[in-house]
Amino acid sequence: MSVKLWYDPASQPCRTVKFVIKTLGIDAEIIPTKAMEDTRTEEFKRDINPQGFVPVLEDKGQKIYESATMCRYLLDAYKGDESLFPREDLLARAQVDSWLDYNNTAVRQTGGTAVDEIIANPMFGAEVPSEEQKKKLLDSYFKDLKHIDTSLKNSDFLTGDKLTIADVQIYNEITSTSLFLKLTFDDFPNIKSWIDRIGENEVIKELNEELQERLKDFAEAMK
Ligand SMILES: N[C@@H](CCC(=O)N[C@@H](CS)C(=O)NCC(=O)O)C(=O)O
Repeated sequence: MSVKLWYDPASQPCRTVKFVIKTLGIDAEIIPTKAMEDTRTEEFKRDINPQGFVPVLEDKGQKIYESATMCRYLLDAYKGDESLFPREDLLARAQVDSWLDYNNTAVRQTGGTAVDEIIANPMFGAEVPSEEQKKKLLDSYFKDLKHIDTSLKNSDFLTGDKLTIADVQIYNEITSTSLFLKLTFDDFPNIKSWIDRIGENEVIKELNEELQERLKDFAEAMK
């Protein structure tokens, strides 16, 4: 039985889970599900995820929520590369885990809130924030980018010289946020070269193409 993934390419956490599925060559049924549309239906909340979020993963008939948990589960259960997510070296694993947690508690909070308040909510009728409010939102996000940039000063990836699942999760998060908010990484040179490095990965290239295709829907909705 293949795993199932309810998936929207515009969703950063969705792309990270699909990255794991594709990288590990896991047999999967991908179920296209538009965030903020399909996820808000009664059926989706009743049958798939009461919280109304994607991604949702199902394996052996059990649903799993939270993208970082899905990635850890898949990398453990389907035996991912030790460098992508360490299973033997617990200290190395803790380094990766801490970045995954940091993504949830910091980057996704500051960047995600900025995207919601500045772009997404106004699409659904909410008031556009004032310039002062926008600055405040972006300043909080830039603090996180500064921390990431400094952490990348002496290494190619967040935890050393190898790509881990935490790099992919944070890469997806901040590249999407920048796309939506039309930001550049000019003030964060280490992030800029890290993004180029990760962008060479073939699976990442494929997922970015899916994102670009899906963004056409948003461009249409914003007309
Ligand atoms: N912490 C969750 C976040 C999931 C999440 O925020 N999903 C968004 C898309 S990126 C969503 O489905 N939003 C649906 C909506 O707002 O209706 C994870 O990492 O899986």
